[in-house]
Amino acid sequence: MAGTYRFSFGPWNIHEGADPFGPAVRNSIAFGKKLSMYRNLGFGAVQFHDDDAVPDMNNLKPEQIIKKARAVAKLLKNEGLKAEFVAPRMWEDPRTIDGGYTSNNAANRRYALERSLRTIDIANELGTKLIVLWLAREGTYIRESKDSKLAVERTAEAVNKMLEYDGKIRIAVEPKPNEPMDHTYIPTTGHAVALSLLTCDPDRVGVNIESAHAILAGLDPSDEMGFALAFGKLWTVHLNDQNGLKFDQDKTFGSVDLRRAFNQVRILDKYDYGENGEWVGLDVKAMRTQKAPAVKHLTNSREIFLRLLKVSRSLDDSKMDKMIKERDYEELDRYIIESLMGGK
Ligand code: XLS
Ligand code: MG
Repeated sequence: MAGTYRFSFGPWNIHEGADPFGPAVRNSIAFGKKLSMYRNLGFGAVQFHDDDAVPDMNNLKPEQIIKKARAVAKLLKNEGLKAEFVAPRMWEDPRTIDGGYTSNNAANRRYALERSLRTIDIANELGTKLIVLWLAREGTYIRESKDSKLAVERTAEAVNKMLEYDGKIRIAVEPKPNEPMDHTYIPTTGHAVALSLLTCDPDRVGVNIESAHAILAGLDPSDEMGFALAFGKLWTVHLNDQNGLKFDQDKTFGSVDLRRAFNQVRILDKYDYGENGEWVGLDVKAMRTQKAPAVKHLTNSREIFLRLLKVSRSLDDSKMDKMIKERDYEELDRYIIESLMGGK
């Protein structure tokens, strides 16, 4: 329970502030410039979407993609950074309009798989074996448009093809219950773990738990983490916060519900998260009102994590055990709140 933590985020977390109702409000920061900011902000690894690493990859041949990814690997090395994972961005191309692996159109399903294999090529060049699958459009707007049994089978089949393509990669499924879809097929950690059991190599399929996604499913993120830990499947996290059931807000970690954040830190620390090389990933969005360069949401999230870690480690376990033994949960409740307020 005394590990140190290493932090990561994706370049999309430094963004221009556009939302569905208004345009960008900050100038773009070039990818190379973003990379040069990581270390100063306290981060050691980059999370990638495939086209963060190789823009315009749909118009490139596999060999060209590999060559471009190799150049990015050099940039990372120069900055002293690691690549944590690569995730296929499968929600923007017209061929993924009805989902990728679960699309009703066979040619579009083939595209989704092809794209996923190219993601694996990129990951190999960047020196990571972790692939994240946020199954953004694998769901429905209306129930009758797809067959939910077939959709899950097709998802497992696509995962199998990826596992077969590269015998070393590991796939972390990132569940989310809705948005952009009305409902998705893999909404929670339990679904993701169950999906792994349908694949040809369950040991190589785990999860990426995003706090806000769990909250949107009406669940507690720390319990979701505990569930994944019980299966040895918590391979990365996307820490952030969320104010109720609305669009995915990606708020600064701990900024809405400090206690909920504390419990995430606590369970990660209790079970030595990071011991097997896992990174503490953030998926946070700067407020649209923020001036450029908007990075405080990243440094604040990291600092809040570390402060909560201190609180968690300062708790008197024997005191807590006694309260639990006596079933005095009111006192336990007060002790936690008091500690979060800085003690007496
Ligand atoms: C969106 C997701 C996405 C994944 C990676 O909500 O957080 O960015 O983490 O594909
Ligand atoms: Mg995420």
